[in-house]
Amino acid sequence: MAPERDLAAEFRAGNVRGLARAITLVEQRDPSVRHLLESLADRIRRPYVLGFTGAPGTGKSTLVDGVVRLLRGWDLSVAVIAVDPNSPYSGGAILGDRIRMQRHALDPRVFIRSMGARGHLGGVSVASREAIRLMGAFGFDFVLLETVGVGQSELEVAAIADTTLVVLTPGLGDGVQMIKAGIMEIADVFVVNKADLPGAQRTVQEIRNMLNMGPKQAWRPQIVQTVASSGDGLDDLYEAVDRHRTHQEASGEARAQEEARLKDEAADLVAEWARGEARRLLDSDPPLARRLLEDRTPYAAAEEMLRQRGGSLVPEAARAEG
Ligand SMILES: Nc1nc2c(ncn2[C@@H]2O[C@H](COP(=O)(O)OP(=O)(O)O)[C@@H](O)[C@H]2O)c(=O)[nH]1
Ligand SMILES: [Mg+2]
Repeated sequence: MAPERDLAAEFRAGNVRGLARAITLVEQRDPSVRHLLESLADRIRRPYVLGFTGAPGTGKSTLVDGVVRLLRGWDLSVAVIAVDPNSPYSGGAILGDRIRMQRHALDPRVFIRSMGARGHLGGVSVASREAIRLMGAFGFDFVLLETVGVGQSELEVAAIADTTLVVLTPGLGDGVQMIKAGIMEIADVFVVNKADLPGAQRTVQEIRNMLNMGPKQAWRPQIVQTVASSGDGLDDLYEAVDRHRTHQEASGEARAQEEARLKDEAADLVAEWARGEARRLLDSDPPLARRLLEDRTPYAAAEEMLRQRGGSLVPEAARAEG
């Protein structure tokens, strides 16, 4: 039996080890994942994806843990992905998070996975989007996506998530810093966590002021205060998420986003395939390699390769003249 057929059977039997193995295949960019997904076509449905982003130490993992408990309380199943773009490893978890998550270890309807994606084309997005698809096919209702890293990964998470939560803490919410990080644009919900510390109300006010300065949008980002360590405010957080979800669905934005995501994925796939094909071609074609050294620029060789395998991909502005 083909291994992907085995895996599909494990999915149908609800064996999470099958899911874990399938995600490992995704991280290795194993092409058989496609066949697995095809044999699970009847089960593919998108889970609702919450992205948690914000500076280290703001309480994202603690919030994620709280939301897991909230969802489990309603008997919904939930998968967690901790995205660590700096780590080439997968399957592990940061020690503190592992301890915190241990309470869910015996619950088969909670699945926790940390994903590193350094060195992959498309970074964390390619692997986590496919992992989310597998989690949906497995039957998970929600996926909580936490970024461990900073910088680019936040934007990637926002592109993947249905609702993006930007987590801030009192004192950290100094406006200049937020605008610089480009975070205003990606937030659907602002979470002022550690609201037990002084200054929470001021941070809320600063966010509100910034929202008032920005352009008017169809969805006005909500601001909630939480104390993740005690669970205070988690109901408000979920309510804000739910309001956003309802808005996205009613306005057609959810569908537009899904389309944009799939376009991203298809384009990334073309890039990945073309890149692999190009490397094979370069390594098996000495004249092409010689030409590279003669030209000392990659354009002509790149165009030549694309001409051989689908030349219309060369962007017009970059085409050779004449
Ligand atoms: N005072 C206070 N501490 C918190 C709160 N939420 C999380 N913490 C603590 O902040 C630290 C960092 O939390 P963590 O969830 O690991 O942050 P992350 O790096 O964003 O994932 C931990 O020591 C938490 O116990 C909160 O609401 N209030
Ligand atoms: Mg964390």
